[in-house]
Amino acid sequence: MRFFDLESGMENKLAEFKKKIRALFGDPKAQEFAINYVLEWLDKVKEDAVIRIAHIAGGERSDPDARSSAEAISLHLDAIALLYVHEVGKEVRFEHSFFGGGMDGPENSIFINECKLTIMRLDQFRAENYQYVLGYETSETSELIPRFDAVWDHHDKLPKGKETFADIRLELNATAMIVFFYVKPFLDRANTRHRVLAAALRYGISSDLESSGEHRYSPEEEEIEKSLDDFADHTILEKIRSQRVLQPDYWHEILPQVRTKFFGSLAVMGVGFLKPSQERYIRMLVNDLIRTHGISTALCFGIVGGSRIVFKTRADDDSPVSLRELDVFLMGNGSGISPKDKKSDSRKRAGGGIIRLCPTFREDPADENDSEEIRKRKKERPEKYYRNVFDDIVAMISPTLPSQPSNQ
Ligand SMILES: [Mn+2]
Repeated sequence: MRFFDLESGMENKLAEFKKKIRALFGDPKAQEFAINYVLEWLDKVKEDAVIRIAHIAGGERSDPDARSSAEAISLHLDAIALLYVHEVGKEVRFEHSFFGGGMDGPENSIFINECKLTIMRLDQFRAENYQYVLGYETSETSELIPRFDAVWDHHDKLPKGKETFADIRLELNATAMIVFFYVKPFLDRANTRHRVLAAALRYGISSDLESSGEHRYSPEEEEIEKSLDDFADHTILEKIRSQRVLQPDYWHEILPQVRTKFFGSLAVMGVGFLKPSQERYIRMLVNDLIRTHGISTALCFGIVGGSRIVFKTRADDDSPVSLRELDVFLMGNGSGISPKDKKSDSRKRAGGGIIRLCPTFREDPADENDSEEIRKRKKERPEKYYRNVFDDIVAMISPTLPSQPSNQ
């Protein structure tokens, strides 16, 4: 005689359901996550439970790739929960909260609005309010967040020992490309949410490729893009792109602080202090520099928000400098250079990174009681600091250059 008929009935239903889910995903990682994690989470809770999920998308800076990826995983969770309720008969659902960098820059706030996404600042995140914490591009947040239950990334930065599930694919150029495999079986052209999601992922991918300067796709990446284009709501994409406003006078805003130095065909440009919303100027300027006649290697950097030096590097076919070596040289080993880059055969054409500044630099606010002299010195300090950083970077680079006469 069996005492647990009801439960064994449930067991059978679950086994059946697992089979269905397994058949749904061609991608092994997506299958592993769905069966070993999502199903477990659903199965562990009581009837009528709400499972609260925190999605941590990127760090302090806006990252459409990470934010759109979080949206895709939330759809993956919801779709499986819906099937679970239908097949197994237990009412459960997920509730999602999204955290990450504010979407600075007009283009990114248009992205958030048009795709109807929400995002809360990282400092509003409280771990105790969530059953599970999922991370997308966690290099900046791995120290801040107590634990991740799952992470997705296309960089090799892993929050060591914290996550139980990790899907890191260095061969793909965006996280949005990785998570595409998690939603692929569910995508339905007639569903508005799905068409908006596909547009968001599509935008996430292009914004990442653009900021890295990388424009070559592998056949697999081309395939993913084609599928997304198929589903995406293109009116949204066009709206985002057409409203993409670059302040035409951005150059004048920063011109007084720009310093440029030429070493033969190498150009080094310092753009001084930038607000976080101006960070993209660095990318725009380095792209302009590399297109300048006679320049085959370009480095452009700025001090953003007073807390980090952001630099971008570019090289063309004639460059005698290896950008890979230059990036490692500037940031040191293991700071954002992925093994993919280290062993790649193709020449790297775009690089860059971030050097964090010591926090005390930020803490020296002007005081009413300061004498005129002190006030003047406090105002001068950042200026001087920037000049020193520029000279340091130039001094760091000079010995790495192949000997060639400087023309300026
Ligand atoms: Mn990315």
